[in-house]
Amino acid sequence: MAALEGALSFKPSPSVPLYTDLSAVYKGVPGVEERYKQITESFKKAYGAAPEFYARAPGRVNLIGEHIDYEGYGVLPMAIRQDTVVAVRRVPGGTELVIGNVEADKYPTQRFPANPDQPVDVANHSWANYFVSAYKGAFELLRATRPDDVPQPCGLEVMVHGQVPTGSGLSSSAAIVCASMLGVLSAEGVAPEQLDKAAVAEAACKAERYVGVTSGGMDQAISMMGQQGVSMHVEFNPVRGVCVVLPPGATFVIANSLAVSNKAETAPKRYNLRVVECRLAAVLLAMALGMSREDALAKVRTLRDVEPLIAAAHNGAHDGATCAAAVAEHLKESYSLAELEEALGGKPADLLFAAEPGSVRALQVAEKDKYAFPLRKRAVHVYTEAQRVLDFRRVCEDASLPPAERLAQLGRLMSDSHASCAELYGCSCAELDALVDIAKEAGALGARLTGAGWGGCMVSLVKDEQVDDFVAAMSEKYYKPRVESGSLAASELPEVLFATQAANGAALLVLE
Ligand code: NG1
Ligand code: MG
Repeated sequence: MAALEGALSFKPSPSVPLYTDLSAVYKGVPGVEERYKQITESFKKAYGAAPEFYARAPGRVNLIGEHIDYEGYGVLPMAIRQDTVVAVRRVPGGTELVIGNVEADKYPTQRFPANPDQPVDVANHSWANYFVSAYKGAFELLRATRPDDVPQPCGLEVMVHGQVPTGSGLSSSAAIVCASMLGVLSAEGVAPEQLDKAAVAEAACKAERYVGVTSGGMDQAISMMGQQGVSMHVEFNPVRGVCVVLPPGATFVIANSLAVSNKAETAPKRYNLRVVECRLAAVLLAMALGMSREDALAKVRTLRDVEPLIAAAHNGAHDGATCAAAVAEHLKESYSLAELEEALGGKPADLLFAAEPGSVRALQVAEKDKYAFPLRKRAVHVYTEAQRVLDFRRVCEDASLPPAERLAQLGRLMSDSHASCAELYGCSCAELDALVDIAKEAGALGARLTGAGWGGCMVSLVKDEQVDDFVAAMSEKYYKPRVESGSLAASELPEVLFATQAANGAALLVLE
């Protein structure tokens, strides 16, 4: 799929901004001063002094491009206003990391040694594992970028406050990992202008895998590089972003299905399994297209890696439809583990995933469940979804079309994406499908799940003048019955159903 270079696009600023004024980073967001006061008070109460600085990183909503970042394909998210703040004080000579949370009842304080080489206890998943992962990742970045000048770890006192709903597909995990990593790097003496956003994003992506999910890099990239008012076409290897301006006249509305999807805990049967399936599909497809078994096993990591072979077999064509046709021609609908072993000439766990405990675990669970790997559907989703991302950006940048027509096309791409996620990738759920149907009935131009799926949020594109009616209709049809049955408090409605604008990415703050 060809790269795009458009007129209405621009690159994000390269280094992390340092603010001394809250209103500069949170333009127009209400209640920010109060919130920071509360974080500061919690900090003082826990540690007897004020924090030295704050690092913050937002969640995100992905507009299109689901489950393709780990296959090497670009995605199109935007940062949202909800973020995680990490308040930090250094303890020179200290040997501990003390990680507190403003919501101490829900997230109790945890202590770890100030040792970047400590393991992360994946078996006992805890909220503070995300901080430890970021801590390790921060030192890995320092060791890689300034090997002669790696600082001696100091003790840290930390207070976290997160606003991104967890398990909802809005990337609360990337928000805490990115904010924590910035906090650690800054505490270890790295100046904001030396913090390259893309490099931190890349390091944060690797670091987040310590919690046991074999994730792609979208969330960390947009959390670091997001910019107010624009979405971003994020590409990988290396991580880079181009800001994409959406046509005027419509708003994205987020709605939480209220089905919680805890990705770290469900990874072996869901997220990590999908990553495994894509790798298997890529290797088998490469072999079917003439690559030797040895080369395919050693060199093919993603479906994107197979594109040149598809192009060679199709007179140079490698658009989404051509790639999908190649998949349909060469891959079976599904494979048992025994068939995979036969086709690969050995056990997949040994041949392809020996260095990836998360993938090996997924294969073990699949074996126990006698799972049939539906590789054809998975690969068709990836190739067609990658094409939809490029189409989405192209529509945004096509000034020859009137905005209303562009918005209608964007909506259709979003709805097609949802259908593909649900039918081919199997990452939707009954609640999300119901919400998408309700959204379309309520007048959305398009609607789709966002993030990993299996629960969490969906995003709709709605004409500006219809937003109020749309929110009222969604509330009536999906949320009112839940309020009546007592499963949702009426006061929580604004947190589960809200219109959103693209907000700023990560930043450091030094306040009075
Ligand atoms: P969420 O929904 O934030 O957990 C996950 C992955 C992304 C991407 C999407 C699916 C992490 C941190 N994020 O997002 O990299 O693969 O699913 O498109 O695992
Ligand atoms: Mg996440």
